[in-house]
Amino acid sequence: MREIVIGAAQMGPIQRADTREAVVARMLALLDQAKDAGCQLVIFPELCLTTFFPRWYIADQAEVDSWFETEMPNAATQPLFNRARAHSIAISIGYGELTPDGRHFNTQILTDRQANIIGKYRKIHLPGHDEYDPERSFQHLEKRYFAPGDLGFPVFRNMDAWMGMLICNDRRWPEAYREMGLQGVELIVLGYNTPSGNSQNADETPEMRDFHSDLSVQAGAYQNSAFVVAVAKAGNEDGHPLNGGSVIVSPDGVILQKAKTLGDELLVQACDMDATAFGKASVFDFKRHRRIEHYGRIATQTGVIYPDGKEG
Ligand code: CDT
Repeated sequence: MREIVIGAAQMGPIQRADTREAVVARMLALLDQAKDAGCQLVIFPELCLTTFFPRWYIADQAEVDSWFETEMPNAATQPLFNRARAHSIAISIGYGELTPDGRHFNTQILTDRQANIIGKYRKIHLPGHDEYDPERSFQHLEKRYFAPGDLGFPVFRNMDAWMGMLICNDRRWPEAYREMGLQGVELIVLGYNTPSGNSQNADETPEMRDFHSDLSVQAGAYQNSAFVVAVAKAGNEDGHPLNGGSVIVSPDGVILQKAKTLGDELLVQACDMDATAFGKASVFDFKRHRRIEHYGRIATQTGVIYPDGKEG
């Protein structure tokens, strides 16, 4: 038995005017709650220190840069690392990363229980667009503000388990899970900011968005026989609603816990990493069953090419 008590720390809205210090105070309260609940690992959402700024078109690069962190930990987040160490809780947090050589990434990190950063992931599947789009009901400018991640899909040894990270839109791509599945991943943690509506389709309901989130996460967990913990930033940010629906999913693809609110809310679940073994040795024993001689297109072609040669 390799049990890890996991906390999924869903966060309610962060307004554009909120300071990082105010946000970290909320995260400390969630960490204290997690300590009382016996958690050993707590996952916070994508871009959890700020509002979801890619919804705003910002022309001034200095203003863009103000939404990013140039080091981690830094003055604002040091209290979080200190509290995590004091509680002996490993954490995973998402933030905008500005590197010393001026590159911008949508990043998630993972610590051990002593608050040492032992893993980093930079979001690979960036949704949205890179120029102001007047046709959309709201903007989603991730392709403008971030470069695609350059670290692949690494898996890290932490707390006697193999752990990996995804970020938001990545959860909709089976290739992302499989890259980690092929490294034996047992726990995938991810944060998200999912607008409650589709900026290009007014008919798409929040319930449908929630369904698609669960569908993707449950499939990723089942098809790789891994736990998946998906954590939202939720609620109304300056008039822009985000879905909640954070989940902890078993290696069978079953939802074990699901958030009920759109606010700061902690889900707690004891997860035995040994429960990933059966699926990995049977229906998803990759070595016995995968047929890579037929998977060539997946790594060589992005868009659709029909059998008659026309491109989709
Ligand atoms: N943050 C993020 O990746 N959100 C996307 C919205 C997709 S619509 C442009 C998501 O997949 O939830």
